[in-house]
Amino acid sequence: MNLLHKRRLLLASMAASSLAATGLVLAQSQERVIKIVAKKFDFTPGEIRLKKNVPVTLEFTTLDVVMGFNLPDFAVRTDILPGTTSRLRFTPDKTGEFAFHCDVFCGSGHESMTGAVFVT
Ligand SMILES: [Cu+2]
Repeated sequence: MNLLHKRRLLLASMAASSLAATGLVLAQSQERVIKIVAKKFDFTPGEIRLKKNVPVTLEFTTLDVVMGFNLPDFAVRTDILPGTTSRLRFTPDKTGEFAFHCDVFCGSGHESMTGAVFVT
């Protein structure tokens, strides 16, 4: 193998690895992740805007006690436990405004722990 051939091989492998890295970045940027923080008696953000037929991952943490997130119109729910991150991945298949709420009793005020998903 002469020097020129070795150099071509090296360039080819560098090009391949940079293409792979680009593919990884594209795959990650297509996955939309929305972080939602729960605390008594509030979700932040309380309004979540999504696109129909675009998959989304909701990532939940809680600042205090055990909470729940329930979005019944899309049949998705999760517990949210202190010190952990809960994830819900789904694809909205209809447009409109859909209410979500905490479904784990977290104290007096729990009933006002609501928000809305807007799908366009
Ligand atoms: Cu609650």
